[in-house]
This record gives sequence, structure tokens and C-alpha cells, in this order.
Amino acid sequence: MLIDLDYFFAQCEERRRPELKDKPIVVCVYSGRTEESGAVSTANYIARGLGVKSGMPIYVAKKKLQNTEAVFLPVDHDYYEAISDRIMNALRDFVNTFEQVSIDEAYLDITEETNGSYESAKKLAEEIRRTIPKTTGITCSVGIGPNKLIAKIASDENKPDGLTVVKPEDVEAYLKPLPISRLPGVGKKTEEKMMQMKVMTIGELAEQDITRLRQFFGEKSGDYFYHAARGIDDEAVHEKSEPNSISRIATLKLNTRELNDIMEKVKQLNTDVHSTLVQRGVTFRSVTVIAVLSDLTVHTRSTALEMSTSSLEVLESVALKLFEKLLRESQKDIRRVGIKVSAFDNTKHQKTLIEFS
Ligand code: DCP
Ligand code: CA
Ligand code: CA
Repeated sequence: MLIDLDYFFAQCEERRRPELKDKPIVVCVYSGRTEESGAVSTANYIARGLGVKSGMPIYVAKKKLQNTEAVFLPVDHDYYEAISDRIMNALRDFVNTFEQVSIDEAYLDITEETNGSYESAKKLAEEIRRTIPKTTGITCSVGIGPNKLIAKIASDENKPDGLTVVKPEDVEAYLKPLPISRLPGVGKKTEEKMMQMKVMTIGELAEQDITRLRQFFGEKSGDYFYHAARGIDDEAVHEKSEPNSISRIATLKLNTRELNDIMEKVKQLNTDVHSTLVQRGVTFRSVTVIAVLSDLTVHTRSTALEMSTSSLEVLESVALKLFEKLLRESQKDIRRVGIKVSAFDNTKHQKTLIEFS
């Protein structure tokens, strides 16, 4: 199963400001050279309906959205990452074998959980598609298939908020009419080359012999296209090594130097970090607090603990001391606060060591 979050950065912005929901939203990477220079990161489906696409220059998007109530926002990666972390942790709970592939995408190997039944797989997907929006306010699209390649292609079928199941016996008929651009790894350049070969669909790609594909695309890509066109893929789903820190950051209601106001927000972040720690079964030995000041400079203070812990009380008292220190050593108001724990020990792992001894 491949889960891909819908128009992710733009949907995060809608979640933060629901009043924007029925307007075109364009999330932008501003290059800073002029006020308008930069590219579109992503856009909600209203803006897409009016011709806006990822990667497009901002001024082109502005032209397309002239005379609309379009909202242009800068990317806020920390915010999207915090939402992504929460969703990925929730998804991990559904399965044993999980692989996050990007900020908004993850594979779940559900063979075990469903006994290989596509009926159960669909039910599990429906449960996930109910749970994730309810707990996080974000919708996703899901593809299910006999391997990662088919799951990925299927997840793109019914966007946004879609579910597509492709059973092994249906793979060939499913792929045949699809335009080759639907194949992962086929970008603009490859698509043009394929056109020269008179290959428009995945079905037509499957008719090419392997020697010709290797001549055109080189051995490695040629082999990939040869197999992909037939729906063949034997890449395993495997958890990449987990990030060795957990962090949360948030904007204060007002810029301030009031310790109480700051700690009120930090407490929420601590609780969030702590629940992720518990879910992942790790303990930390290092705590860092982060403050973005009113002039947007970023300041951090860290401390190393003598002993590894997962205690929320310890986290709170250390965070308090570090913010007191940071306030003593800076003058400006604080605009954003963050907390990060790192230097993990795996409590699950520790338990197995004790069991063995
Ligand atoms: N992204 C980006 N620039 C791109 C493509 C993507 O900055 N050229 C960022 C913004 C996206 C996020 O990565 O929100 C995830 O990319 P996706 O390709 O999954 O696109 P979306 O989630 O935005 O839309 P979709 O609903 O089609 O999945
Ligand atoms: Ca997406
Ligand atoms: Ca994606």
C-alpha cells in the first residue's frame, strides 16, 4: 500500500487557516531576488483547476490567478514536517513493515496484516483513510497492488482523497492504456524520447524489445522500463533508519519575553514530542530549545543529561531551564519556540538485551 498525502503543503496551510479553503492557494519558494521571483512548490486543487502547477514560476501562477481571491504563501517546512511526523507515526502503528519515502509518502507492506487478501487490504485502507483525516485534518490518496510500483501508480489514479486497488490478475489490463508519463521515473525528457519511439502508453512500452530500450536509455534504465511496463517490481518495503531526533516548533500568539506565555506553548510541544518518543520506544539524552526572535534570527541552547530518559517531567524542567538561560542571554522578543530531543537509546532494544541475559 502506498499512501500519498493530498496537495500536501497547501493542505497544511488550509488546515492552519480553514477560512482559505475555498480560495486558490499557492505555496511558493521565493528566491528572494525580486518580490515575485521563485517557483510554485504546490497548490490546492482550486488553483490547479485554473492551470497552476508545481515548479511553475510564481509570476506565471499570478497571471493565471488574476482576478481571483488567490492566496500566495511562503513554504513553512517546519510546520509541514511536524504534521508529517504525526501522520507517519500514526501510520507506523497500522503495520509491522513501514517505509517513509518522502515528507508526504509512505509504503506499508500489509501482506502479513491482511493474509494477502485484497478484500482485507481495502478495508484496512478505508480505516486508514478515516483515521488520518480525523486525527490530523489531512486527507490522503491510497494505492494498493502486488508490489511498490503498482501501489504507487494506483495511488495517483483518484486524487485527491482516492483509493485504487489493482489485483495481480488485473495488472496488465490496468497498465496497458495508461500514458507513459504515469510510470515513475518518466519525466519530461524521457517522455519526449518515448514519443520519438512512438511509445505513448505503458502498453506500447511493453511491446518494445529489451535491446532497443537499452540502446535508447542505457542498460539500467532500459531494464527498468522493460520490467516496469509489465508491472514487475520486487523492491522490498523496508524501514529506512529512523531520524535520530524528534522536534516540534510553533509560533507564539504574540511575540513576547514572558516566560509563562512561552512555557505554555512549549508544554504543548513537549507533550507532542513525548508521545512520539513513547510511540517509537526511545529515550533521549540531549535536549535543545529553539527560539526564533522577532528579527527572525534563530537561537538554540542545549543540554546533555547524565542519564537517558523518556520522562516528560525531565523534559519540561530541562526545557524551562534552557528557556530561562536563553532569555537571559538575548534581548529581543521571541516569535517562535521549538524543542528537540536527540541521542536516542532504543528501549525496545534494551528490553531484548535484558531478556537475553
Ligand atoms: N513539492 C515541491 N516542488 C515540486 C513538487 C513537490 O516543493 N516540484 C513539495 C510540495 C508538495 C510536496 O512536495 O506538497 C509533495 O509532493 P507531491 O508530488 O506529492 O504533490 P502534492 O502533495 O502537492 O500534490 P498531490 O495531491 O498531487 O499529491
Ligand atoms: Ca502528495
Ligand atoms: Ca508525494
